[in-house]
Amino acid sequence: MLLLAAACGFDSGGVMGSATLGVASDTEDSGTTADPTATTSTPTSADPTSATATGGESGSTVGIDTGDETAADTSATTSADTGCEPAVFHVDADADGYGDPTMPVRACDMPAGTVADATDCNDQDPAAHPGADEVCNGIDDDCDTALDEWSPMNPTCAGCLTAPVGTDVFYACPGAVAWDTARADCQLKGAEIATIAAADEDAIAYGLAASLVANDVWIGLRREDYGAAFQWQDGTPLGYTNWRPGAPDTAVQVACGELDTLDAGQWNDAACSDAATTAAWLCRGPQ
Ligand SMILES: [Ca+2]
Ligand SMILES: [Ca+2]
Ligand SMILES: [Ca+2]
Ligand SMILES: [Ca+2]
Repeated sequence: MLLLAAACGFDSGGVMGSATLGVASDTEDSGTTADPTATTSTPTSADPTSATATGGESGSTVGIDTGDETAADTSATTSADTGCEPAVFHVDADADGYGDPTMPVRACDMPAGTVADATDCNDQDPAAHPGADEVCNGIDDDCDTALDEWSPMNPTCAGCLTAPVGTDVFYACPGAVAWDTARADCQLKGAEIATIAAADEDAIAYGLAASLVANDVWIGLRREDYGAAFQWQDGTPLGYTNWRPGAPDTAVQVACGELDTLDAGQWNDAACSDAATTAAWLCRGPQ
C-alpha cells in the first residue's frame, strides 16, 4: 500500500501536491504493513524514471546512492529501515531551477533532476519561469497566468499600443470586435476592459486611442438592462464621465460604452454585441 500510494503521486502527473502530501501521511501511518505491497508494486513506480532520467548528473544522487535503485524505493525502504522522513521534490526537466508542480517526487534526499520548488508553469522551456521577462511570443513567460502582458521588455504586442496611467497601463488594441470579445482579450493579458476614472486618465486614453485608430474604441462601461445605470466592469464606481451630448441614448437592453476618437474622445453607448458596432478596444492592467 505504501508504494502504491507513492506511485499514485508519481503517475498521475495531474495530481497536485496536496494529494501527494496526503499520501505521505498514509505512508507513515501504515509503515510496516506496506512493505510487501511495496515490493510487489515496484514495477509500477516507473515514475522514478522521471527523476532518474532527467537526473543523470552526479550532484544530487548522493541521497539515492545511499538507498536503492529508484527514488520511490528509496523513500519507501529508507522510511521503514532508517526512519527518514521522505520529502516532496519536483521534476525540473528544463533545468531552470523551477520545478513542475504536476510532477512530484518523494524521496529522502533530493534526486538529481528535481528541485524543491514547484512553480514552473512551463517545464519544457528554461526561459519561462517566475520572474522571467514577459515578451511578445504567445506564451506566459513569467508564470503569472497573464499572456503577453505589458512589461519593460514588451511595450507593444499584437498591434496593441500602451501608455502608463498611474501605476497601471492602458492598452489600445486594433481590430473590429464585439465588446465581449474585447473584454476577453483584456483578461488574457491579466487586465480588464478599461476603466477611465478621472479627466487626466481620460486624456491619456484618448491620446492613446487616437494614435491607434480614427474611430470608436470600446471602454469598460456596460449596463445590463433598460434604464439600468452604466457601470465600470472592474467594479470602480462610476464618477467621472465624458458622455457626448445626448448620450447615453441607445435603445437596446444591453449597452456598452465606447470612446470616439472622431468626437474629441467623448463617450457614446452602443449595442454590445451588434456586429455593426464592432470596434477597437482599450484595456487597463497593472504595470
Ligand atoms: Ca523547470
Ligand atoms: Ca521553465
Ligand atoms: Ca505573463
Ligand atoms: Ca509572452
